[in-house]
Amino acid sequence: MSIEALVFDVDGTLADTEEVHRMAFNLAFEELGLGWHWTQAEYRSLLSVTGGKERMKTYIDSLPLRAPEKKRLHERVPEVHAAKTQHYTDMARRGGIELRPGVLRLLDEAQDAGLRLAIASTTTAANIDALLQATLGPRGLAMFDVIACGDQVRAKKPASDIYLLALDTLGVPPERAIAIEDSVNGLHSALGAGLWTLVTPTFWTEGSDFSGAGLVLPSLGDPAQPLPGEPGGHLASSAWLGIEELLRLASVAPPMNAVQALYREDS
Ligand code: XBP
Ligand code: MG
Repeated sequence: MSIEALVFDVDGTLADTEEVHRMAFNLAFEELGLGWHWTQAEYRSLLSVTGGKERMKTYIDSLPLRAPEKKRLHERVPEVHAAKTQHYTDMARRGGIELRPGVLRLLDEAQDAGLRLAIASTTTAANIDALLQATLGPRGLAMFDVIACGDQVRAKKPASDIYLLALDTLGVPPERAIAIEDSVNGLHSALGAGLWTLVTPTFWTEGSDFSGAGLVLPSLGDPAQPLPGEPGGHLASSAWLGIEELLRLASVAPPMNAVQALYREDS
């Protein structure tokens, strides 16, 4: 089956954004007088929960508070998340975030090869808009035929809802699409939807169990930022992942149905 589309995750995949998200959370907590501060170690653990609102609710539930106080804080989560999103988009628009190595190159190579591009992300449309505008300029949003994100689905990653929404909106079956992710939650979401998945972990997700991934690389790499040990480790033709090699690797993949069944049970 020939591949028609690449479906990109955003946070950790298009760009290493989680430090800016963490700073935005802490700025909102300070602005609203909550007395909370998430350290990098704490945030890395909290990232096991996808969705900023869901992440804050999980944090609140971990605090030594009585139920009425937890309920009151839960009710403030939308307000806190709106403040956090404002801080995040402000920092993104000020140029605080760069695309990861090879992302722009692969996006362009995919478009030149006639593939369609889509996004399947847990974060908000506002955050995606700010990131794409700041890193790709006005053409950023136009590059993606579909942007499936945030609260468009009830069940967030690792549930497969967001990838199923992206595929349905694209009108592309899973066997004709490739997912590119950074986390276990994202990998399971994509696998459960039946997509062959490339994983490029970051500091926030490295060392996780990426079983089921079609390929795991430190990043996509670039001529200016070649991957150590490549070609010859995972890659055959160059020290960065080009679209031709990505399509070749996905095309020789084992049938997804067995893998998909496994991960569908998980989600
Ligand atoms: C990663 C997430 C998001 C971000 C924070 O999304 O789980 O929750 O950490 O963004 P992705 P919000 O699927 O792109 O990796 O606060 O907007 O949720
Ligand atoms: Mg991610």
